[in-house]
Amino acid sequence: MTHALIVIDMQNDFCPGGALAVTGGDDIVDGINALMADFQTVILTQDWHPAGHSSFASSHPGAAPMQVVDMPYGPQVLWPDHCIQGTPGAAFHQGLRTDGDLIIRKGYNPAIDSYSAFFENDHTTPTGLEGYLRTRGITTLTMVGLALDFCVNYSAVDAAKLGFDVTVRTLLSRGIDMGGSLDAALDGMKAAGVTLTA
Ligand code: VGL
Ligand code: ZN
Repeated sequence: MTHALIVIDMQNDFCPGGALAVTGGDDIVDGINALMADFQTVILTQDWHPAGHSSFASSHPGAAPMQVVDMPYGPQVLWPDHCIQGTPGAAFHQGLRTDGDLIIRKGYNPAIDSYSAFFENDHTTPTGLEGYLRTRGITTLTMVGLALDFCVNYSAVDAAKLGFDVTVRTLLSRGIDMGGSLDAALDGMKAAGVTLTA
């Protein structure tokens, strides 16, 4: 009852054929569905950007995807347009079980990206997930999904900082792995006290 599974951003745009495809992103769908059966509480997250979002390279004249720019809240990677609210790319992978207890959307603020399921990229604006978990008495979290080096990483580190007991199942997650981001994420999660298991 105190342990929840959080399934991060298992959306078409992060799967092969999508706008920001993560290699093998769809390979983990069946394993995640099977894992859901072991949890009484399942929460799914959805990256949910308005068109023209400030994290899109297309919103910055002359910029290219994967370039890093300075935003008022710090450095921000610019991405291809992805997970635009209501589009097929923002929908969950069609094979994913979506009968969880809560779907939390993030990245809807046009001016701030939100990798973490807990805070926007200013590390201050909450999504409300912490309150949901605390009021339900949930203390322990298992995380899976996409992408291991961005949204899973940021969510796991924030959860650990908030005092939750966090495990990331690395074989039920896949990374974007740009410029060493995967190794840095694994080191950062370990340093934050996140348990990494297969
Ligand atoms: C993600 C980049 C941009 C993720 C979301 O889900 O990891 N990465 N938006
Ligand atoms: Zn995004």
